[in-house]
Amino acid sequence: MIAWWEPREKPAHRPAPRAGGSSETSPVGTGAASSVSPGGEPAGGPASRPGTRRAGSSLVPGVVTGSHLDSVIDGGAFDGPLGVVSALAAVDQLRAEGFEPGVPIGVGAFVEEEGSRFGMPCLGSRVAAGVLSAEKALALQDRAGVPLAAALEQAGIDPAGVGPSPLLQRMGTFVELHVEQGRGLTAPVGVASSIWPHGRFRFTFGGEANHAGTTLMEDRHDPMLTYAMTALAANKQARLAGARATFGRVSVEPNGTNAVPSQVTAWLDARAADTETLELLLAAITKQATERAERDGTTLEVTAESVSPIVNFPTGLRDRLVGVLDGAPVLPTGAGHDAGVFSDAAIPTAMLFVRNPTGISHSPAEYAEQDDCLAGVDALAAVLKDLAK
Ligand code: HGY
Ligand code: MN
Ligand code: MN
Ligand code: MN
Repeated sequence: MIAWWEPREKPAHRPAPRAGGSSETSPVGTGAASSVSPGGEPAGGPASRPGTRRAGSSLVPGVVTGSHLDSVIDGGAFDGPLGVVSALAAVDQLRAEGFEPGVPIGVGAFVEEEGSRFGMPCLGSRVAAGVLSAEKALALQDRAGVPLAAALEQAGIDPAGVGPSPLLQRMGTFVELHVEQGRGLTAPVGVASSIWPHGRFRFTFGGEANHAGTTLMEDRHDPMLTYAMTALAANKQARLAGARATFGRVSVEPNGTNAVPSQVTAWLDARAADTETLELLLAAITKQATERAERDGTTLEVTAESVSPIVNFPTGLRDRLVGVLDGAPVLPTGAGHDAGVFSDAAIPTAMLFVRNPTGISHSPAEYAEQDDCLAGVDALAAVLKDLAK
């Protein structure tokens, strides 16, 4: 979903937006056919700065700001929504002071950024940006085996509308404000330098279902054991590599108390400061899991569900924000973001972080002080004013 604040003087070649600004509803990247080719490669060549028309498009790209509205299960109150609310508040602030944008300013809210239901991080922005095909997205299933297509229909949304959004044609620059997810910030607001590479891998451990009471320990082929030892190996390898590895979304079949399970499925979330370290980490974990499976007489299958390369935000744009914000601190993040998707789609992208005194995220303990949130709105308003003047 993107709502637009259109400049008052509209160049003759652009269709006049509907009264009150135009808005495209794009629940999961739906929207009219756009210049993005069906394969998802954004047409029209490299992203342009706000205000210069993208080849093949009659729309003047503007500046888009926003974030996601979904959350992890039992997450905090700031991760995602702070970016959407701050975008709306920053636009309100600019309008109240009488600022007249020279290019459109868009406020966006994206779905399923956490991938909590369908397992694919940044699902909505990936489809909207055309970097994940509608076909692949609609086939993704939740834990109950419900495909995205069916979930959309149940919600009254026509899956046929899912696909690249005109969003790409109008997104000259994207700026995402987000609560800090860590303890790096010494000032209320910081600017992101990069997003760590991030991979999600499904580990399927196969074993032999059997009786929990009559099967001797030496006769078992228990996938739970192989999984447990793999989780310990992942922890050790991540520490050795200075990386991060977390197993989640674990399912056990049949999940009884008196039967040795036949299968355990667990998703590994792995992150590292560079792609090579991430690849080495996965190889080390997979090697130890394979060795353990041989010992246990179990099987192992590893499939990559999603892998995102490092995102280095354009230094020119990053430094421009630091300048506007009188020398705000610059820091990397190990968290994935919609901003990373748009950066991968060759859109000039930047991020602002609002200080989190607890440093905790993906938990109800996630927090940001009111004053720091207000400083974040001021910073975003100043950045939008600079980019859309
Ligand atoms: O999981 C992440 O890195 C982000 O918070 N979605
Ligand atoms: Mn998150
Ligand atoms: Mn987030
Ligand atoms: Mn984000």
